[in-house]
Amino acid sequence: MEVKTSLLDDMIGVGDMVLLEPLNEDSFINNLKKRFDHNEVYTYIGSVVISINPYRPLPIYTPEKVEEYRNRNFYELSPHIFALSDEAYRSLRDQDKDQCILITGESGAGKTEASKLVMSYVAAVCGKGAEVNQVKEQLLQSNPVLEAFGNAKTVRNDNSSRFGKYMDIEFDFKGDPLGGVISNYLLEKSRVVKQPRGERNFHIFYQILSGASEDFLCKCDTCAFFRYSSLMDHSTRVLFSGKCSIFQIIVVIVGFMDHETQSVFEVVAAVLKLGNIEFKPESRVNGLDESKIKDKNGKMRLATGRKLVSSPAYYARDALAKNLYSRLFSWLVTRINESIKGIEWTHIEYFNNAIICDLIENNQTGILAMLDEECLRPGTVTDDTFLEKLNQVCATHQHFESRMSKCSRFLNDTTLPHSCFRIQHYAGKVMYQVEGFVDKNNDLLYRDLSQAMWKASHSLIKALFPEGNPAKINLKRPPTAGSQFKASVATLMKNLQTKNPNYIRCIKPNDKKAAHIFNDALVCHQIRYLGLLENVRVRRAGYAFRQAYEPCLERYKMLCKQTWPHWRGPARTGVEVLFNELEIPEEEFSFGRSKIFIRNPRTLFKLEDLRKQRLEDLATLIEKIYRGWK
Ligand code: AD9
Ligand code: MG
Repeated sequence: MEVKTSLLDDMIGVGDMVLLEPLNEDSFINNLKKRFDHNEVYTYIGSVVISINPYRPLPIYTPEKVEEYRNRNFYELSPHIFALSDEAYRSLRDQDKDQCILITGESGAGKTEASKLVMSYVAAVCGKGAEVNQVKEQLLQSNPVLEAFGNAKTVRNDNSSRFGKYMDIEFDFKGDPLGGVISNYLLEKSRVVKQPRGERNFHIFYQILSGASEDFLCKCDTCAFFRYSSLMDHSTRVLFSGKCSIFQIIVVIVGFMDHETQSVFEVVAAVLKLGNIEFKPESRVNGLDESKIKDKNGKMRLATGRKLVSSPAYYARDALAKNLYSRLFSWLVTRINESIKGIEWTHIEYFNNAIICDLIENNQTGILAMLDEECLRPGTVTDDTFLEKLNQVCATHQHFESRMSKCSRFLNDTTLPHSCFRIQHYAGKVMYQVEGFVDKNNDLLYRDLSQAMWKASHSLIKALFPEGNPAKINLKRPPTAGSQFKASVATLMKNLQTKNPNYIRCIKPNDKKAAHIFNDALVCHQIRYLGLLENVRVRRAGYAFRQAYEPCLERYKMLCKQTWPHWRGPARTGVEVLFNELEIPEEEFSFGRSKIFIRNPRTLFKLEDLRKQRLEDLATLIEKIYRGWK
């Protein structure tokens, strides 16, 4: 392949890392930096899009840009997230191939913004009409609702998503959206009751306090100080004042009635108030009779299984607040799904045997299974007994590191505290502090509390705790947080395996959330753990484009007399005949078992151009014949 470096490339860097010469870590970073300095925040590695967070609004997402990228070949224009969106959308619409877009990167790198840009692009180019527009609007507007309840300010990102999100959008044969379904994964509910220093609770708490009407605040009896969101300072008020449109969005988009919206906000207010409970005999929360949940010593009465035990009241109070909030969140997602769903969703089989997944997920010896086992074991169970167990079972695993087991290779590693274990993930090593593991996995809400919630006079609160109904008492233990997460990730993986993947790799240029700063060391770290250099090497050595023989022949058979209109032999032979007739150089393609591999995108463009030309010729011919008839 001939590589031309133009003056422009020298100035602003090359748009596709596959064309970068020489290729090494320094040149890779330097290329990204040059482009970043020239407001080029997107760069390709073949069909993968690298996105660097500019931390400032750039004028590159306008309707004019949408038009520019619409229906163009991927490599035709300068790299852009719209090019990837267009490619994915058109493959879906024209070739009927399901697509998924995988967005990775660390906190604050721009994943959420990227997902919104993809969605807004697709919304702009797909069908119009009242019904379609309503679906689009609902899909787009689910974002602010979910962000209000699921995002929070952290030290790394002012709008950090504290839950995992996967959104499926279904299109009809014309490419119009029919509806969607959102899956949410493991909301960080501990944030409801405690936030790390310098961080905040979920946005909605502040939005309610600063945006709700006086009337509502009076009704909910909200006071100025809340232990759960103590960072409600002056700056927060300014930040959120005027942003109460969340109230309207919920009503208009999610289709809530006024009283339902009121109910939702009452639950949020109830959570806030729970945090202030100090267990004086006369205090009551929203129809919740406190005498039912505390004993005479001011401790919560808690029923676990058949035993009645006592635990400090604050623990039970916090467990209740976390449960109340996370159930409200899941309920909201369900309601949003009801409003955006057109069709039933099916999930398909998958497998994943990576060694690291085995260490975590194996049903007998995996870390999650052992955590579950520890949580179920009778007797004194602590985080330390869990760690001991891990040390016995995992000590010899090549990706597990701990100092405690006798045969440990890490006995003298002082960077690894005794209360921690380390896992060598693909992206790098991560140290896990076991404190709180057992507790968080159990995530127990004691039965008395569920029952008290079920008895509440507030109908939404009652609906959020169906297991509190004494008629439906179930002595089976609820699934642990770990097993719930494992199950939901398995379902997601099954789903993704059925789709054609598109990748966006987000990179954070600095730790200051600031524009114009490009920190080489920080970027280098991310490039390493995202494996981007390897990605370029694989692309260069290998073949950029692959397609099964049947659809390939179907698409291009019109370019060859022998294959048009019907090819009677095996598809693979048909493609051989086709490529031979078109005189495509042998080094440009390779025949796989079931797929053809094409090395250079330009070969693909050539095929596409020929096809387009042929279609136009055919159209002209048909028109001539038609005129002749007339
Ligand atoms: V987290 O893992 O949820 O904590 P994300 O989702 O990767 O993280 P997010 O998309 O929220 O990061 O981006 C962080 C901030 O960077 C945004 O709030 C914007 O202020 C800023 N950002 C990100 N992408 C862009 C962009 N394309 N243009 C302008 C951007 N600003
Ligand atoms: Mg995010």
